[in-house]
Amino acid sequence: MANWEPNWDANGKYELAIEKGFADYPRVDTKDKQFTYGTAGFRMRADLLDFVFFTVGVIASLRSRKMSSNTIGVMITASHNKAEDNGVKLVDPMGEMLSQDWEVWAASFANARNGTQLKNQYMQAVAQWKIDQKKDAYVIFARDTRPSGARLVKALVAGLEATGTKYVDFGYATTPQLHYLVRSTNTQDQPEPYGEVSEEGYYKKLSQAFTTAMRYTKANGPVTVDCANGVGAPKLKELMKYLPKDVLDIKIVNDKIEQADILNEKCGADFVKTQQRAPPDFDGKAYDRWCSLDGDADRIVYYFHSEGSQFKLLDGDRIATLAASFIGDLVRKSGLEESMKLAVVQTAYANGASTRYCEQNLKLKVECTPTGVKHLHHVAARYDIGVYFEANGHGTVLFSSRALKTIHRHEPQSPAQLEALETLKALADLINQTVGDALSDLLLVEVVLAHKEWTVKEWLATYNDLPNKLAKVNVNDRNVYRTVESTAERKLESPPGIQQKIDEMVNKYKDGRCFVRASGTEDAVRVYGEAAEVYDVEDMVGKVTELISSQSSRDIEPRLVRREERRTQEEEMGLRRGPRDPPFGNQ
Ligand code: NG1
Ligand code: ZN
Repeated sequence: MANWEPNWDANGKYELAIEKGFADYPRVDTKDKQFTYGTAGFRMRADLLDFVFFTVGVIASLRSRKMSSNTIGVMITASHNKAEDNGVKLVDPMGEMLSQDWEVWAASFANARNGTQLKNQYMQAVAQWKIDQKKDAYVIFARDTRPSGARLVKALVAGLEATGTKYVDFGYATTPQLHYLVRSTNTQDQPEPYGEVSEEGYYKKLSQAFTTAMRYTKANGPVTVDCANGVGAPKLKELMKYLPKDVLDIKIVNDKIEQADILNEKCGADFVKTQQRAPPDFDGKAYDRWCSLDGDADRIVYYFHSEGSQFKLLDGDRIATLAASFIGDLVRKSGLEESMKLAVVQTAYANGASTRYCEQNLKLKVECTPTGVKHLHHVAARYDIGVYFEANGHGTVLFSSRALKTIHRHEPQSPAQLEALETLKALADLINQTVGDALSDLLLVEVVLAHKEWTVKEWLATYNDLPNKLAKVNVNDRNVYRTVESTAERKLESPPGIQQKIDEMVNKYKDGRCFVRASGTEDAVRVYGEAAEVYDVEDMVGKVTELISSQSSRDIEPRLVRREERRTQEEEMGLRRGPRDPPFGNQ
């Protein structure tokens, strides 16, 4: 990169416009803090993001030209964060997350210090990726309901126009709807288009699949959906217009998108999962089925109160096991058992009881990947059918093209086989193949519960979660905590010797499991533990947490002071953002 010289013979038009864009959307001075493109794209306080959005427009155009003029997506959202934050993520042509080798480019554009630097980086990317600037570039974008979205769209559009990119603004959409639209756009001319390129096309696809899957059954009682006062509310209402009547009764709460400040406020999937309780306006009776979406509707968790108002959570692990057991049965009933490889993909935060249930009861292979849905997605895609979920409720089920061909070509040998096969086909359409989708997952769960004739009580009874706890330690330098590759973040290689001490502690507890890793989204280290008994978990996680704290305080004093100063400065500038602190585990 250092030896690169700009090729000023290129037509020069875009370079000039990019340089000018810096003047119109100047970069906020973030001192020595760099913008990073993480698992959630760029995410921070919205007033710091205008320049970042301009550069995202530029990078999206390059990416489209690099990808043979396929359409690239840009989603404007900060998911479960507070209303004052915003963020942006790029979506690759088949609806997947931006390729990792482009994340660094996105970050370096966003960190340009002046117009000339940005222009040079642009030319550097053009040279490195051998991009033909004469090719057309196409981008589509959408946003959640945050008020800052409209302003940020202007900066994004400026970046798109500076680079001669054709674009379509889809207005408000959930994150998974935008992923759907990207894939549909890019597969329009293929023998099997993913769907119609419109919001309506998305609803039609889901409702047709849902109708088929529910042909011989109906849901048992209503489901109440907490929409986190986000974009999921109007979109679920729209979807409901397309769903068959008298099959599923959906009640919506927390749909006040016009009150921007209450987005994700004491409601939504992240609140329920991390606080381990229902939203304060929960008024369900014992065993009433409730679920919560997050602010951009790509996560969902279910819950209910048992007798005595005891809160019970049915999180991503539960949705994964429910879906895997049902799909496994359908594959068997269709007579396809021999020709399909099924797997469940989890992270180390999945409750050990769910892993054991998959392996021992469902007889399925379980894979464990590092945190972040792109890792899970990647591994799930290696199987004919890959079920993946993070415990926080983000996940989906992938059907490989080979699996789809097999399902569609299979000749059923009996009416029972035919019925199972039809339902399996419907599920492949119902489940969003691009990314975790709360609306699609909601319908999936409802289909499975209806077919199994289960209430939440039977669903919860499939296995007992091991008592667990997730703690967070603020350390002086989280980068010191590195995990051993190929252990899916379950073992530390640095600081040296610490893993051995953790192992010695954990071995004393029955069924004890505990691991430590640096968060990718917050300046902290997470400690997750589970064991056979609640008091053992408390004791074990407490001891490991102490160990990490004492290790961290060994850092030399001046450095500690400097870090504290920087931390305060960054907090003031709104550059430190992350999910809420999870106080307790998911029992
Ligand atoms: P980090 O901060 O790296 O642990 C958190 C969640 C992930 C994922 C990302 C957002 C936990 C323990 N971690 O990651 O599951 O949702 O945020 O991409 O919940
Ligand atoms: Zn989200």
